[in-house]
Amino acid sequence: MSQNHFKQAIVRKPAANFAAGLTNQDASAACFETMQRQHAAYVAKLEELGLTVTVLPANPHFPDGHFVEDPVVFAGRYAVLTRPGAPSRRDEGLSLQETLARFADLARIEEPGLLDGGDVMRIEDCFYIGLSERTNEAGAAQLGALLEEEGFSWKTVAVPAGLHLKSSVNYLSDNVLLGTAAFLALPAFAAFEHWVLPATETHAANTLWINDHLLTPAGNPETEARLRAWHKPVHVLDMSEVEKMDGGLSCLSLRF
Ligand code: CIR
Repeated sequence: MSQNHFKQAIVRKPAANFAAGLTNQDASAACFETMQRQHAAYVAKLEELGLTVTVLPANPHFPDGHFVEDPVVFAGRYAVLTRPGAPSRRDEGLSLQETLARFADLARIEEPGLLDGGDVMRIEDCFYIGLSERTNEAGAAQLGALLEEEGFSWKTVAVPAGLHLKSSVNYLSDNVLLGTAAFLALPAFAAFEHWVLPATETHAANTLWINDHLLTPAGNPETEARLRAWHKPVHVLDMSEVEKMDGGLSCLSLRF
């Protein structure tokens, strides 16, 4: 097995009350119309890249519910409902079950396990699981058991700062990891080539590999130039309203 080639994506439209979601930023100026436009552009980009996108309706019961990456992790034949670390997000997976069952066997992280998909970074056949405010050892071990059953390996990584592992580091393929200096210094990542982000461009850590294309958030000129000088097509998307809610490109979809 190697880096996943994605055929499908699942997304959920943002709800009008999306700014009531969890965030460590100032969300007072978050604009729903802009958020809707950015989300639609994201979906259009996934479709342009050849993915079949299942678009679920907004669900105001979960203001963070469009961050579909967190309540589910795809692991071989399983779609694992993750038991997200934030109580307000714990039941988001239930609203996805019916859709997921069309594509995969359902599995579940059980109490006392906690896990957010934003903490799970797949690199080829190894899954790196961040231990963070949202993901604990029990959650990682339960996911690990399912991954082993499916022939994958896994490792835990203590997340030194920020919300999720993938808020600060992501795999770009070809052995390259893009991330902040603190994350790239972690011993678990010693074997990779490190592309350290400028301190002013940390949002670019959430650059997303899709079938050998790179999606990167707007507003990070040095990183964008470096990516463009590489040998893959680069697509820049404005994520301003998503970033106000502590999210990024990867959080907005499940890709498989
Ligand atoms: C939260 O705090 O849970 C949401 N406002 C943001 C989740 C972002 N998800 C991700 O990075 N995978």
